Amino acid sequence: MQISPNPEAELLEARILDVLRHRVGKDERAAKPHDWFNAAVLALRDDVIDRWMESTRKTYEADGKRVYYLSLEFLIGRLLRDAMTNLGLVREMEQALRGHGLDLSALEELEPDAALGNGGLGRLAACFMESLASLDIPAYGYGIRYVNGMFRQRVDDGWQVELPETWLAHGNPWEFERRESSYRIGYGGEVIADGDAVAWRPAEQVEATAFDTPVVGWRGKRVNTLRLWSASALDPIRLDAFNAGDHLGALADQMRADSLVRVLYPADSSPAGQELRLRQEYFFTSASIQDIFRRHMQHHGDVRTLPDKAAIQLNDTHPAVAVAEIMRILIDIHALGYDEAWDITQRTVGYTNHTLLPEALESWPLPLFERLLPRHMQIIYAINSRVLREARKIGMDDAEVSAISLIDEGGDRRVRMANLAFAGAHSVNGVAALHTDLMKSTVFSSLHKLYPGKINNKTNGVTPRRWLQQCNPGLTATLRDAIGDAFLDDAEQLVALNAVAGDAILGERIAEVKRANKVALAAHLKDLTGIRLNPDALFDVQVKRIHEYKRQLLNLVETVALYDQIRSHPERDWVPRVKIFGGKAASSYHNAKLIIKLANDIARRINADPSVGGVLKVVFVPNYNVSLAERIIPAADLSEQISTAGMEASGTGNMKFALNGALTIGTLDGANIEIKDRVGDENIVIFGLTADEVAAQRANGYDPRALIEGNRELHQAVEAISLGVFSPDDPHRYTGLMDGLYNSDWFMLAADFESYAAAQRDVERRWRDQQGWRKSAIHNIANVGWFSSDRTIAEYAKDIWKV
Ligand code: 26Q
Repeated sequence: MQISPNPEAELLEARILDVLRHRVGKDERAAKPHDWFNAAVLALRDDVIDRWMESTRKTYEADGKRVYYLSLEFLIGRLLRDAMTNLGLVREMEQALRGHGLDLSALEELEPDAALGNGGLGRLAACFMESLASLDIPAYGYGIRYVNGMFRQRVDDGWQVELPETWLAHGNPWEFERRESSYRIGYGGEVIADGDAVAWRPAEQVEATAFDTPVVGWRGKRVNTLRLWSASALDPIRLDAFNAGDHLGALADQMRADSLVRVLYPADSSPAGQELRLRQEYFFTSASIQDIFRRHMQHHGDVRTLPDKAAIQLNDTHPAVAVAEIMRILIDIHALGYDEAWDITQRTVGYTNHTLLPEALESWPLPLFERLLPRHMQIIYAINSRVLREARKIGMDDAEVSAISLIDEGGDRRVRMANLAFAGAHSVNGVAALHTDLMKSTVFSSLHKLYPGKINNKTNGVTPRRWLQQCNPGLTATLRDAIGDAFLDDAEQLVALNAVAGDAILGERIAEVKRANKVALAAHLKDLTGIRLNPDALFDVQVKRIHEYKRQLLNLVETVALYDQIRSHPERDWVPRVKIFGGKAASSYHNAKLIIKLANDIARRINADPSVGGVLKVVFVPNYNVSLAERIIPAADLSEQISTAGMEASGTGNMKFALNGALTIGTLDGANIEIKDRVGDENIVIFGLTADEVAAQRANGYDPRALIEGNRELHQAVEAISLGVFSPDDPHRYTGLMDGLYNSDWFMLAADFESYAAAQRDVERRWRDQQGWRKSAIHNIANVGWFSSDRTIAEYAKDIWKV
C-alpha cells in the first residue's frame, strides 16, 4: 500500500534517527528494539519539552493561583501512548517507525508501567493530573519516586507470590532530575524555646531531591509537572568511618535515606502503622510544602498571600501532616501568630477522603509521632485545644468532643490524621454522593456539626483519553463516524449517541469492535495462562484489588453454584460465559490471598471438566495492572461492581467499563448509584441490600447461617468449597474461610446471594436478546461521559480551589 506523504511523520522520522545516533549512540543496524524505543520517546519528548516551557512561562505571566496535588500514590502506567495521543502524533509515529520495519505497538510494550500506587486512589491521582493539564490549569503533582513501586504478582500453583518490580532498571526517559530543587527534611531531636520564638533542632536530616515528569494535556494545550521526591544522605559516605574500617557504618546514612523511597506500601487499607510509613509521609509532605513556600516567596514575597496563590489538595490523609508543617513554617520561620497562621493554613488546604472503613483511617501512636516530629506534636496539641474549645462553646457533650479530638484517648493514645486534615482544611470532600452522605452521618458527624458546610461531594471521574481513546481506538473510530468528533473534547457530548442507540447498523459495528477486542484479549490470555477462551461467550469481568468488601467471594460462590446447575442440567440452553478475575492482595492480607487461591482452584476444576466444556470458563489473570486494564476493559461485556453497599467509596473501574460499552451488574454502592441514575434502570443490573438496609440488618442481629442453610444453591456451593471439592490436595483449605461466612459474614454475602444469582439470570436473559444488549451498551457509552475526570476537576477548580 502506498502511504501518502506526511511531512510531520518525515520530520519525526528524521528526529528519531538523529536521536538514535547522537543520544542513544547506536546506528540503525546495531539498534535493538530498546534503543528504538528510547529514540522514539526522546524524539517525542523534545516536543513535550517545548510546550512544557511555554506552559511554565504562561503560568508565571498569568500570576494566578496554582494547584498542588499531594499524593503518596500516582498509578500512572505507560506514558508513550498518552503523550502521542495528546500531541496528535500517533499516526505520524506509526509511519515514522514502519519504514524501519518497526511496529509501534510492539515498541510500546517495552515501556514498563510506572506503578507508583496501589489501586483506585493512585489511579485517580493520575487521571487528575491528565485532566488538570487538559483543562489548562497550572498544577503540580507531588509524590515519592519509589524505586520499587507496586509489586509484580506471580501466581504459583494458584497462590500469589510478590516480586519486586524494577521499573527504573533501564532508566526513565520521561524524568528530569532537578538537583537545584533540594530540601532538608528533619526527624527527631528537640524543640528549643528561644525567647518568644520556638526552634526545632532535628537529630537527623535527609535531603529530598526533585525528579520532574511532564504531564501532557489533551491536544497538548498545557504541560504540567509531576514532581516526585528522591532521598539522599547529606553526607553520602562518612570517609573517616570508612577509613577506620567501618565500611558499613560509613554508608549507614545513605542506606537510611534509600529506605525512605525504596518501596510503596503495598496495602490499600489497614495501614501498617509502621515508623517507616510515617517517615515517608513526612518526607514527601515537608519537601513539597517547602517547595511551595519557596516558589511563593520568590514570586510574591509575602506568606500572607499564600491562599490567593496556592491551593493544596491532600489525597486522603497520607499527606495530612501538611497541616502541621504549614503551621510550623508560618509560626517558627515567618514569625506569624497562631491565629493568623491557622487562617492561612485553612484557606489553603483541601482534604479528600476515600474511605470510611474504620481500619483504613490513619492514626499514629502518640509516642512515635512525638519522637519523630516533636514540634509538629506541639502544634497538633495547640490546634486540638482550640478546636475542642470551639466544640464546647457550641455546647457539644463529652461524646461529641471526644469524637472531634485530634487525639484518640482510648487505650494507647493516637493521633487521628483524618481529624487533623478535617480541622485544617476549608473543604473536605467525599468521592461519590452516597459516600459523602455517609461521611456526614457516620464517621465525621460531629466534625460536620462543628464545621457545617465544609463537607462537599466531588464524584470521581476517569480520563476519557486513556480510558476510551487510547485503550479502545476501534470504538473511538466507530463513535466518530456515528456522532462526529465533539466528544473528543467534551466526553459529555457522547449523549448524542442516545438518539441513534436503536440503529441496528451502529449496534452491529460496535459489537464487531467488541468482538475484535475480545479476540485480542483471548490471544493475550492464552499467552499468559494457556487457557483458551471463546470470544463469542459473555465476558464477565471482576478486576480490582482483592478485598473482602469488594466481594470477589460472592462472585466465586455464585460461579460454583452456576457450575453445579450446568452439570445437573447439561441439556439446557446455557449462555456461554467466561469469568475473568484479576487483582492483587496486600501481602499481609491472609483472606485476600486465600480468595486468589480459591479463584485459581475453581478455575482449574471447571476448566478441566468436559461436561461444562464450551459453556463456562474461569480465568485468573496474573499481575493485574494499568496496562492489563487497558486490554481487559475494552473486551468486557459485563462489569462486576458488587461491593457491600456503603463500603466502596466510589469505584472508578465501574466508570471505565461502562464507557467501553459493558453493562454493569452492581449494588447500590459508591458511584454505581450515579451511574444507574444516568444510564437508566433498564440499562444496568442492580441487586442487593441498600446501605441503609445493611446498617439495619447489622443493628438487628444478622444471622448468616440461617440464610445459607435456607438457600439450597448457596448452601451446596459453600459446602462444596468447605469440604474440599476444589482443593482435594488440601480438603480443609477453605473450611475456615467458609466458617467465616456461617459465623459472621461481615460483608453480607449470604444476604445478597439470592438477589445476585437472580440478577445473573437476568443478565443471561438480556444477553440472549443481542439487539437489546447492544442498545443497552450504547446507552451506557452515551450517558457516562459525565464521569470524565475533566468534569470532576472542573468542579474542584470552581468549588474548592477557586482557579
Ligand atoms: C495507609 C497507611 C499505611 C499503608 C497504606 C495506607 C493506604 C494506602 C492506600 C490506605 C488506603 C489506600 C488506598 C485507598 C483507595 O484506593 N481508595 C479508593 O479510592 C478510590 C478513588 O477515590 C475510590 O474509587 C475507591 O472506592 C476507594 O476504595
